[in-house]
Amino acid sequence: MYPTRAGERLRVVLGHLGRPEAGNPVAQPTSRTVSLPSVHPQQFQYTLDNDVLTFEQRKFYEDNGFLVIKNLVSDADIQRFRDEFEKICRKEVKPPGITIMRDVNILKSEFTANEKMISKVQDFQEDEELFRYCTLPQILKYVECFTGPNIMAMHTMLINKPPDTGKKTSRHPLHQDLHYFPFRPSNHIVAAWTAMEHIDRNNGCLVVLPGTHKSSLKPHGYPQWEGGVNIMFHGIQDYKEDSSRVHLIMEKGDTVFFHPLLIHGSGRNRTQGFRKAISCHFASASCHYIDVKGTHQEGIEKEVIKIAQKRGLTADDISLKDLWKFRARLVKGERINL
Ligand SMILES: O=C(O)CCC(=O)C(=O)O
Repeated sequence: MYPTRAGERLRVVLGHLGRPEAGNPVAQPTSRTVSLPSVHPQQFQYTLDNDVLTFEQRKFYEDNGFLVIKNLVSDADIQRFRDEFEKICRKEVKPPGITIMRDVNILKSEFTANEKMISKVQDFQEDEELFRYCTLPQILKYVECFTGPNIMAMHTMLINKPPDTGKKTSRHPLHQDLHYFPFRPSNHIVAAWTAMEHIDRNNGCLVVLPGTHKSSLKPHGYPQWEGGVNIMFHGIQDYKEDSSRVHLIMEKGDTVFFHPLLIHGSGRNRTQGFRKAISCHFASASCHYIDVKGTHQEGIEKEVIKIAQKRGLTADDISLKDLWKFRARLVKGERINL
């Protein structure tokens, strides 16, 4: 299902001849004739020229909009993220700017400072321990293939998908992450999402619709679910029900990189465990903010500002862009526009 190292083998075969990459014609040998596998120079649109991805991995992302890299984050790092998450849940640390979310079916009255009550922490850019995830060299090495060398961490999350109560609210509806972002171009934005344990359909793995990163941004809204929907869990209103889906079964430390237009979501957690994943959306520092007024994103701007005001924001002339600018943090190179 995922790219193999065949592209790597190809590169070894062609090692002295130059890399068989986009627009790089393969140099011809001068002293002897070798038969080359047929490699056609190709225009790549979603990945940058780089020495990290094999030809096959690059092609896979171009075609599908996602790429899984096995075993990228160590057990030791994942344990550190778990420990910090638990401290945040127990209110032993209170990073500025962090957003703590509960499942819609956990009533306010039940709330105690306990990791079982928290479904997600978001915006952990000021928590140095969790933010280490966004600076791990092995993550940034791949991110750079999509963003280029100047990299901003834009959006951070640790998702603690709770056991479903029977109301199916642990599902995350199918959506495109770009719906939430007032910056472009989309091809220079990428998500990294790392499994913090074995994740499969039983505990609610990610599900992706391959190739949908080639489509446009679709209108989103709250799905009409009987059991309720979590705040900000917008879903796509119209998509082809018969589109092919891939369920990403991942082991602890495996990381999927995906395009912000890729339609994805996650299923119900049918286990009694809390399914954990840590994630960051990165963007090229050369991306620029857009004004979302008059677009499909106008509604999300209003909702996000309303939430920020409820949490104490007093400025009245604020835009979605201002809120993003505030949380964006440079992780590599130079801060340019974002
Ligand atoms: O981790 C999950 O369950 C889905 C996360 C996701 O797609 C999101 O928060 O945008």
